[in-house]
Amino acid sequence: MSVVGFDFGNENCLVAVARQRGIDVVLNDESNRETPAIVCFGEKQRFIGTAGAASTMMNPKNSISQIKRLVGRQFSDPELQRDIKSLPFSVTEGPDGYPLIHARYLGEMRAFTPTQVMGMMLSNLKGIAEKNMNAAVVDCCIGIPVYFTDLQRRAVLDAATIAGLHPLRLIHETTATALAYGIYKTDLPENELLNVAFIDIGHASMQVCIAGFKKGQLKILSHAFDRSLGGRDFDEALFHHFAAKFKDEYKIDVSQNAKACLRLRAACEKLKKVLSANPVAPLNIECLMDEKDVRGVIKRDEFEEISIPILERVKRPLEKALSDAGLTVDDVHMVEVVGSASRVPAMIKILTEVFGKEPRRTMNASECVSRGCALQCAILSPTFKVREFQVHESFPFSVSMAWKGVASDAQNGGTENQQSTIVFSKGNPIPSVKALTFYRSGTFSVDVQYDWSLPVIKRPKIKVKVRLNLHGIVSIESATLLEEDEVEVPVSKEQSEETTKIGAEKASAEATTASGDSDVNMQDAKETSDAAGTVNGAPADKPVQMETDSKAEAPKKKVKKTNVPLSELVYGALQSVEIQKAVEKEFEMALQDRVMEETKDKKNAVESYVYDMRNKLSEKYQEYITDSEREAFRARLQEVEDWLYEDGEDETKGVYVAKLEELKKVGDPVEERYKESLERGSVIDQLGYCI
Ligand code: ATP
Ligand code: K
Ligand code: MG
Repeated sequence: MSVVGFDFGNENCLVAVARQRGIDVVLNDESNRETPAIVCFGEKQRFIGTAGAASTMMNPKNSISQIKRLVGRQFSDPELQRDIKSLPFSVTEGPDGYPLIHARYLGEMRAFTPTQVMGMMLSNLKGIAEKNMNAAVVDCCIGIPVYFTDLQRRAVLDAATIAGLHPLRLIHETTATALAYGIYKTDLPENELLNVAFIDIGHASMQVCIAGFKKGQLKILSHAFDRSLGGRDFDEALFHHFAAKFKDEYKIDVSQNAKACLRLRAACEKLKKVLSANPVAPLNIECLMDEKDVRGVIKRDEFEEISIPILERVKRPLEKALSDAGLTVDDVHMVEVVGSASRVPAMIKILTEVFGKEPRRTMNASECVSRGCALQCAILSPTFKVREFQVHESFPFSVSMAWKGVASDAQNGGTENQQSTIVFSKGNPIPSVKALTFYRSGTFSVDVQYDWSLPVIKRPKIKVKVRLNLHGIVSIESATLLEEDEVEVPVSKEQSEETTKIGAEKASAEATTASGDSDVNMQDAKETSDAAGTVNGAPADKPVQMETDSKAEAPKKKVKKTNVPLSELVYGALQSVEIQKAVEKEFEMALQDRVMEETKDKKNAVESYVYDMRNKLSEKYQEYITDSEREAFRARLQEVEDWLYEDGEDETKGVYVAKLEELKKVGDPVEERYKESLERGSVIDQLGYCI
């Protein structure tokens, strides 16, 4: 069992693993802790992560970034529309209303879903973990922004499946940070709560969470966020500033040139970082456009001036977090700031202003999310023993359920009216289960964020269990038909599939003879509701009862419980066949990447053999080969070198392997003779030493 945490960022991803001695953030192939979230499609293979970032400038149209912004969103989503405006690659609306990413791969244009691309990136991160652990990685925890919708959460799970990962939990990034903060603290109070505000300012968004700590536990008191306020907004402000300036001074319009845009954006990001540590920073780009070199300079004051519209938005989520937690700034004992965009000094000024105290940076600002994810994974994993520490999470949204109510004269063609109730109110713990009872006959559907329907049944009482699972995903767990006065003993909840089927058949058979039966009307429902009482303030005049899980389990006598099959339809989520197809496709692409990497390695091996042998022939191997053989071998090496740059530039792996073998056939005997002479020499040396 692997214990791994992934921080999948808009810009940077981190991988942390749990080892016996603690949590380590591991290095990628390029020896970096941060791996850029970029998938670049090439003519022969994909380049992912650091390799992808390196290819971006050469191949901007096929380098996919900002993947986290694209998953699980409808194409028409105004935020998505705004985001894709500044992307150098093509995003269009797919037939299902969700975005498709277009890139040239293996010589032709291909379309990929954002979930698929996220899967590619996750597969790369999984590889980083596997290389470090020297073992297969499947179980993991993945960090997600607190504002992710049900569909976005499902998309992350699907992407994980595509990558061959099994997330034990999707954990809110700020909660992961709070966990990484609290679990090591040995001085937490026994009784009252130590309140800490965590502020994460990432590349594209800002998240705030207030957590109350005491010995052995943390409780999330509130979550707040701005989905579109992050480091990239500063880049954008600088970009517009300089684009306008250059239009004036150099008469160039970068917006007309994709590459110039990309280069100016990249330069602005660098400039922003320089300004975090310096009062003034220069910007120089050679040959930006129309063969013109551009120069500029900006002071931090000026930068802050043009950033006012961004900075003005920082206060809102801070105030929201405080009011949702029911706290004043005086109740917040500590403010911790994380996320790399928090390095902008103006940000810290605002945080200080709002909280009346200087925010602290006791956590590793870029690593804490991945560390928290690995810790959560270790807590959930049976193979690790972790110090007892409870995480009481709170769901940031309220989830309501809507259905068509039926008026009393329904069978006479009465009108249906829309009704709804809140199943999980904002701040509800995760995970959690609620049971609702409907008084219905006939097929009916209930909308959560999706539709599902129940088959036709005669007896009108149905208990529906709604689950808010550990990932923060809402689903209908079960629907049970309650038939009174039919059997003495209740049928157990865990029925086999067959039983469920029989129940369904019986239900529909009964329904055909029950056409005269009418739906329970509002008044009837009200009575029952009153009798059962209400939970969470659900109004009693709704034809639905809500119970907590424990109440729902209480067995009733003479009630036959039959599981009712449900069909769940999640709009916009991948169907299992589609996921299976994506898994196969990913396998194919990964194989292609691997073959290409190996081909490159084999080609390099031929090249370095040529150089190495040539040197040795004129040095240490000189005496172990005849003059004529040496000249012939040299000529052959030269031929192979020329071939590598011409006809042999782009060959298959097998061809390079054969070429190396051919050269070694000549070279190995020479090397052999040389080694033998060395051994003989060393015997003599040793003897000489002994004497
Ligand atoms: P998100 O949390 O939105 O998914 P992420 O986790 O990838 O994104 P981070 O790695 O925390 O984001 O932060 C990246 C942002 O921080 C980028 O916009 C980057 O330009 C910015 N950044 C990094 N270093 C500095 C610095 N020294 N000064 C200012 N900004 C910086
Ligand atoms: K990150
Ligand atoms: Mg982040």
